[in-house]
Amino acid sequence: MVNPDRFLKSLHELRQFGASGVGKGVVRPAYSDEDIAAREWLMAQMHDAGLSVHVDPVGSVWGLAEGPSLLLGSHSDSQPEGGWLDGALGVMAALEIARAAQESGGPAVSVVSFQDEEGRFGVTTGSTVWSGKLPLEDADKLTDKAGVTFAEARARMAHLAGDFVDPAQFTGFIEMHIEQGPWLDKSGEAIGVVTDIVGIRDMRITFTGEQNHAGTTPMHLRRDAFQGLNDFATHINSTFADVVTPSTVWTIGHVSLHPNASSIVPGKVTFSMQWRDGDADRLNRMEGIIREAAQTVAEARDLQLEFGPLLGLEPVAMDTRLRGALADSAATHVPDRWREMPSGALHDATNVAVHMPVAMVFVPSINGISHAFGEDTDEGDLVKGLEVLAGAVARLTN
Ligand code: HGY
Ligand code: MN
Ligand code: MN
Repeated sequence: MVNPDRFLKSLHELRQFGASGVGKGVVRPAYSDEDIAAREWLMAQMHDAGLSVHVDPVGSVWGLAEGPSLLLGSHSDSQPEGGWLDGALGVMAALEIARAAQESGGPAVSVVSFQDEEGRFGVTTGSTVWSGKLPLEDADKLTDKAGVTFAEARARMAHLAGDFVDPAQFTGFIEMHIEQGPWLDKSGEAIGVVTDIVGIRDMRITFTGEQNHAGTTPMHLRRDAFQGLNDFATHINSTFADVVTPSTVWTIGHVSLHPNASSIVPGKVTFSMQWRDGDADRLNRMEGIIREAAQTVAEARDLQLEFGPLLGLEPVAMDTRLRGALADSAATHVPDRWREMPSGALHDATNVAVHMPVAMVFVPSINGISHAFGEDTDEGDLVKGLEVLAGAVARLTN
C-alpha cells in the first residue's frame, strides 16, 4: 500500500533544494549545486527503498530493482524559474511506489530521474542521449545561454557517474506529471490519461547588423538587430495563420540583445524560436516559414542571418496496454472525474518510447500555471494521482 503522507513529505523535502522563497517556487536547473544536491538526496532515498543506485554519464539517477522491472519516474531539474511539481512529482510518486513494493515484497519497480529534461542544453537532453537519438559526443558540444558546454556541466557529476543503464531490463515506463495546462482544473476533473505527446522544434536564430550611436544614426541608415527580430515575429505570426490549428503553439522565449543599452542601436540579437504541434508535417511546414521569414527580414534590413542547430522531438503516441491500465485505474479511483487528453508539454517519455512501451498520467495544475513560481496542485489531487498510478502498476504486474 502506498503511503500518501510519506509521499507528500518527500515532495516537500525535495522542494527545499532550490526553494525560491516565492510561493512554492523552485530554482534547480540541471547541474546547479541545488540540482546535484537534490540528486544525491534522491540517491539516498532510493538506497533506503532497497533499490540499487546508479548514475549514468549524463547525471540521470536510477534506482534499479532486481530482474525485469517496470520503470517509473520523470526529472528533478527545474526551469530557471520553476515550480515544485514539474518533474519532481513523477519522481516522488515513483519512489513511493518502489518503497511500498519493497515493504510488501513486490512488484519489481525501478525509478529514474532524468537529467536536463528542462533543456538548459538541448531538449530533454538526458533522456535523448540515453535513447540513442543524440550521441554523447554531439551532446557534449551543446552550450547553454552563457556558453557553458554540456561536457563541462556533466563533468560536475563525474564523481558519481557510471555507465549507461541497459534498457532491456525494463518492461515499460510510466511517467506521472502535472498537466501544466488549464483543462483538468477548469473541468474539475482529477486525472488525465495521456493519448500522445506533441512534437517540438527548437532553434537559435541570430541577426547581426551594425552597432551604432542611438542619437546620431539616421533611421534609414540603421542596421538594427532588434528591429529585425520585431519584423520577424510579426511576419511569422501572420504567415503561420494559414498553417496552424488552435493547438499549435510557438514561442520566442529567450532573447539576447547586444549590447542591450538604451543609447546604442543594437548590433546583434540571438533568440530562441520554438514551435510545437502533434503533426510532424505541420512542424516541417512551419520550419519552412521560419527560415523564409528570417531570410526576408535579413535582406530587407541588411542583416546577417545565422541559424543554430535544429533540435526537436517527434510526436509520440502512448502504448495502448499501459494507457489502458491507467484508464482502468482512473475509472476505479475517480469515476467520472477523468479524461483522455494529449500532452502539449514535452516529457522524457517521448525518448523512453524508443526502447519500450510508455504511458503518462496527469493531475490538474491550479489555474493551468507551470514553468512559473505559481505552479501548484491541490494535495488531494496529488494523492489521487499516486493512487491511480499505483493501481495501474498493480494491474500491469499481477
Ligand atoms: O518544455 C517542456 O514542455 C518541458 O517541460 N521541458
Ligand atoms: Mn516536466
Ligand atoms: Mn517543465
